[in-house]
Amino acid sequence: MYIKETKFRFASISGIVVFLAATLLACNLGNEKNSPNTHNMVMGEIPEVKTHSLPDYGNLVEVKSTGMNFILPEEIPAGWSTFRYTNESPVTHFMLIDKMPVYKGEQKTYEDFKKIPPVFSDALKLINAGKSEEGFAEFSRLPAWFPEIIYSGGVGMVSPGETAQTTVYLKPGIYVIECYVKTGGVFHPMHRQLIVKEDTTNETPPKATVNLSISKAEGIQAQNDLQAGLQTIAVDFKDQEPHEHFLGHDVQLVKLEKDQDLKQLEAWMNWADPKGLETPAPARFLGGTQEMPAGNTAYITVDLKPGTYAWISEVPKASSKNMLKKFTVEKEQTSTVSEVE
Ligand SMILES: [Cu+2]
Repeated sequence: MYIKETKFRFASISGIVVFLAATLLACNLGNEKNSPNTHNMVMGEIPEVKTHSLPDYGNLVEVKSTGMNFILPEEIPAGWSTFRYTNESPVTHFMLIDKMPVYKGEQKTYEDFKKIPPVFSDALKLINAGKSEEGFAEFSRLPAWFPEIIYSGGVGMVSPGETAQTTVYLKPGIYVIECYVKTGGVFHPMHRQLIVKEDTTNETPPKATVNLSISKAEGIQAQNDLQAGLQTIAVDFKDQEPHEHFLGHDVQLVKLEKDQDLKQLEAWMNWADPKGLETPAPARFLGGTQEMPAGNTAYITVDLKPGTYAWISEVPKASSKNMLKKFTVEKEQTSTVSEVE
């Protein structure tokens, strides 16, 4: 098993610039109308952390956020790694694993990565201040290697106080762990370097109890019913292509409340929506897997309690793409998977 690096490519940096310009203009107009009171919403309580004793596979990597940070080892061995991510902060986060590319024979580093987030935050600041043209011009600063980053999975959205686990295969290289949830109208940003060293001891993939797949063609497909208890869910990325917001698809696990507004949740999953990915999150997130190139599999390990849940992808209009699937976990019973209209 290995990370297949065939991935979609952005048509061009200029394409991104045009798209982002249009999107950010829309966001800006939306913000003026809605003016979200983000500052009060941001200051949540430090959560009580639920402890889990889930089995892990390959190399176990404990990751923690206590604020806008990632606490994890600086180096890990290559092969299968289980990322056990505990969110001890008051804000929902995820951890996306970016493999830094070799571009024109040169290995890009964490120092190179650090040039990316300021481009986005500077652009947003200018646009929010009404200087749209100057803001859009900022995106021309994105380096030519930016579209070559390989998104290699990672733990999906994790609500405050929750712990989630995802197992992925990583080849040796220079990686960056990042989260771009928004707080106060801007992407956090949160990032940390992770070095993956040569190793041959973690070559056995986890054994799945349930199989899911995701593709642009068929959306999220569950091959088995989900039952209460410990589950290791294999998520096969059958394809991977950019959606309207220029990102690929991933799979997030959400615990639904009785009165959960699915339309609101769906809108929140799209960063290009004015309120998308803004703190606080409108639902309880229990992890999942961040996006991977076609042909890869991520394994989500979770102790499922009886209740109502959904799988949802971080894309625009998830339900119309069959990427919002509601399901019920019964006590010792077979679950039912239904599509959301
Ligand atoms: Cu975050």
